[in-house]
Amino acid sequence: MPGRKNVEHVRVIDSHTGGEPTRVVVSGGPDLGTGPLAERRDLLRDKYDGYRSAVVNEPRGSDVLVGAWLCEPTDPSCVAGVIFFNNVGYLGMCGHGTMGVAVTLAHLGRIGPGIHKLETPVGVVEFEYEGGNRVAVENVPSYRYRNDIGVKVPIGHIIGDVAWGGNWFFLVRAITEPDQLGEDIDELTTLAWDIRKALAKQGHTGLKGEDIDHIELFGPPQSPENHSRNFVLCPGGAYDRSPCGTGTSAKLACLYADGKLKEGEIYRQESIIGSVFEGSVRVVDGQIIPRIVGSAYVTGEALLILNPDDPFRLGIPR
Ligand code: PYC
Repeated sequence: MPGRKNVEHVRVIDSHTGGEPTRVVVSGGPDLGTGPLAERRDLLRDKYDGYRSAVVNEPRGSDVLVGAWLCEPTDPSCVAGVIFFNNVGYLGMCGHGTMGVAVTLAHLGRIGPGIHKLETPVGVVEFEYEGGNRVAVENVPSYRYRNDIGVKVPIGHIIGDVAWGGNWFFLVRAITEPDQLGEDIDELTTLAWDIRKALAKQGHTGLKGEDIDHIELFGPPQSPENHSRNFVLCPGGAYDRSPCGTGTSAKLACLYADGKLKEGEIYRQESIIGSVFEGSVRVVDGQIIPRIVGSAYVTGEALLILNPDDPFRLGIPR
């Protein structure tokens, strides 16, 4: 059969964390070598980006899917290395994705309940697998970089903070009608895109000039047990179904900076679909270390087939 010998297989395991999906690549794809994770991420991006698209984009995936490429760690104390990616590129860290990786490693029999480390391109993160579906992630140090940044969007003037939680976030503090976070996903998406474009136009960036590519809006929670409800727009235009682990970390860093959250206090962040992450912070050598707890469930296993005769073998690029 034409091209048959060049068919490639990529083995994946799917999960969701608070409704947000993660697809873990467990084997197949290019050899990324044994260098630092940031170098392997750059190699995947610069030389083999088609595999990222093949794994998460249509027709095999969708805009909301986050991929996690499992690698051998360079640090032997880590249970694995992981490179997170999405429909348009690569993520520094991913909180819901780390929980997805944790239950996937447990599903594969590679870990049991206990504390484990994972190497990412932005540093080592620790997670506690509690058994079953519960996972606590100790994220990278998080901080507020700028506060009270004003941006003009068609609906009015927005004030917010720029913070790092493993990705760059703009966290809206006040909008024209404070405390009103509607439920209309299209409206929320439009507002968040307008904010993202306005930030870029006004020259606001992360610490080293990075795009602020995650926008987070807040409103009152639906459940009185929770502290707030959020809507997070991800870089490729999809909204996070979970409360977003890195976004919740950025929020915790802002609350701590404002004196509204003490070390060890629990903050319950509800997502726009009602799933919840429980967050808290520790302060170590002046750095804020967020801990985010949530639940993830394995939903499927698959062997992706990349057939050289298929014009869309590398996905439909976004
Ligand atoms: O949970 O950190 C997260 C995340 C980032 C993008 C989507 N989810």
